[in-house]
Amino acid sequence: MRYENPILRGFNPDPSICRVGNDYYLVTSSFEYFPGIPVYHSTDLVNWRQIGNCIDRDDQLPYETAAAGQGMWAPTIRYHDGVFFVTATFQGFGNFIIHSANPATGWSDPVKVDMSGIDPSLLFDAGKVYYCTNQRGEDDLEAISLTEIDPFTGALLSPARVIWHGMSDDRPQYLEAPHVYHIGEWYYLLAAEGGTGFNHMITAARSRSVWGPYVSCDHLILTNRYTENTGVAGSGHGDLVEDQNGNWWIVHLATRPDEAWYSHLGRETFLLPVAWENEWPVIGDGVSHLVCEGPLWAQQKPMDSWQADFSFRQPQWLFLRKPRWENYDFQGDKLLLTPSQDHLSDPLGRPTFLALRQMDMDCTAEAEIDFDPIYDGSEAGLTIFVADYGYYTFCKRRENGKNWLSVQRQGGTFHPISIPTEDGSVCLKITASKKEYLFSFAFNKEPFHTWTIVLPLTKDDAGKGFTGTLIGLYAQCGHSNEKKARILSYRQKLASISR
Ligand code: 6LW
Repeated sequence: MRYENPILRGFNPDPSICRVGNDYYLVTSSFEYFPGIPVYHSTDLVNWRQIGNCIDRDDQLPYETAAAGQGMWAPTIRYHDGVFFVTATFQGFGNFIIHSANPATGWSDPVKVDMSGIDPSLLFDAGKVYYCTNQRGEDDLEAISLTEIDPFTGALLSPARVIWHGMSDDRPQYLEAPHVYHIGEWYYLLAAEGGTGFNHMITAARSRSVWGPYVSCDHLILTNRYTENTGVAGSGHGDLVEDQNGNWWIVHLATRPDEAWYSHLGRETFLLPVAWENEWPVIGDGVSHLVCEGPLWAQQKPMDSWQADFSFRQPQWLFLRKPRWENYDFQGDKLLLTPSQDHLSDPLGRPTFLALRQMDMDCTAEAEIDFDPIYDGSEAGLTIFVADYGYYTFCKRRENGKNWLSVQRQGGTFHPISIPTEDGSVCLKITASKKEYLFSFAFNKEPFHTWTIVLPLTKDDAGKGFTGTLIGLYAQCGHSNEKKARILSYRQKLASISR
């Protein structure tokens, strides 16, 4: 059956997957955004719904320290004996494990694992539990190391041992993303090499024993490094899963590049069928594609629009670092935002901000906002956000004692533009395409005026980071006691659905 990649659109890097009966669970990296580690559920591998987040209590990890691109990296999800386990690296804190009986909610507090390296993974095998990261050995060469662990306490039960140095014996570059699987008579070690960019690739080795010796596979499992014109770049960092019909699949990260070979959406999650030849995993032509065929049992459905429901905090909303919850008042029919004195441009800021992943090049975001600021420097509206160093704002703003509608940019060259506004609510709309963002507005239910067009945040902003573009709401002020911004509606819609 035919399906399209990515299966998770927008900023969703470092995917990891597990199956429980006919249910699939997938997690991705979330970096400085809170809640951390989105959990997606599917019964068919191609239609996914976010059911929660693993880290949803802000005292579980030191989010206030998470600079752009730091924070939560590369989770692995596994299921064993009625319990889900997730392990990941929180930069500055280290590796940790959490567990839960219900992946949508109720994850334990993290237990720290005293092992260095990033991209930790777990293997449950014959009554033992193994843990691996890309920790180096004494020779300081890049390596994958393995240890035995108690996943509930994080206690290491054996010394960590180097089990592989990567496919290229002459010094691999960025050997990371290890997962060990026990399949048939073999232990397989899957990893990424080449770094998360155009040279990225997935490599493998196998051994009869979990501790090695691991013999490298003589073919690359997956890479788009030698292939142009597929519309896919940087494929790497993958995780295998066997479906209930005995077919194998891999989820991996990749980007959909523009002409400059960067994607402002960030790294997304792709799915490919896996075959076995000579007891090695083989993926089609070894390259990832946007349109694929695979032994699926359900059709991929078109993606819908997303409508905010202000009666509760929906799990899809992303906040920055350790949110100040008192600044968000979900009132059912509206959301009241208290403008923060932290601004979006503050590198470790905790601004009033909530956003969704920009899921496709072509999409719209629309909000009705009522904000009549009283102090100069206060503003509220929509933002297209990559990081504190790169974003657009489309807002109602007070300057020189007057209120303006304004488009501004942080980072890059762009002259802010403003027109005087009326009091009362305004509808703001951003229409995104591969090449540009259009900014439109309307007062009092009149038709939208399309006002100005800007280029997407690309190479200089999104391309240099680990995250991707978000679109959402924010409110910030130049003075305390500013009035609240009333958000009357918010929705995001995919304008062109190719499926
Ligand atoms: C992640 C590493 C990587 O830990 O990028 O693409 C890092 N791979 O495996 C951050 O996402």
